[in-house]
Amino acid sequence: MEKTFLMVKPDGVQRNLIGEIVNRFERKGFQLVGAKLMQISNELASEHYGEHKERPFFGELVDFITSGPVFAMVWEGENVIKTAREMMGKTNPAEAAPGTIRGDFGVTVGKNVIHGSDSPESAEREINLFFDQKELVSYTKQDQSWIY
Ligand code: DAT
Ligand code: MG
Repeated sequence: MEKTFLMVKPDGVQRNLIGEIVNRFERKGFQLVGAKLMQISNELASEHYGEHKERPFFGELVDFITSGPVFAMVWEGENVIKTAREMMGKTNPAEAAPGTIRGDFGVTVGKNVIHGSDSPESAEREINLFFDQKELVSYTKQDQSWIY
């Protein structure tokens, strides 16, 4: 089954949105297979956001993502990578539709509450960057036969 990496950013943790965000993906029908509250180092932040290192906002981005704890998660489900991105909404909360996480809880692009992998390649890279294989749990949930 497809997996993606999702992370409640420091603003989402500080604003008590962990439960709200987990709840949305649970209610959708996706399955949580790994999660941890953690403090990101500068090194991990630079690697995670490596694709943006030449962008003018890179320093700000690394400072922000290391400014407090994040809630890192791995979720599983059919088309979870693309669907989770749709549930998150556009990068800039000002353009994100109401009903999406960023549309409902964010105001500025710098503090947009949640990260989610944008492709199968980035999902694999990011899951391996944040989690050891042994931190991921494989299990069958009883509701799955009512979803699939
Ligand atoms: P996404 O998080 O939707 O995948 P991205 O990968 O393009 O977006 O950018 C990563 C993060 O960088 C994004 O969540 C917020 C920040 N960011 C993007 N564009 C920005 C900009 N123009 N100014 C400030 N921060 C920006
Ligand atoms: Mg991105």
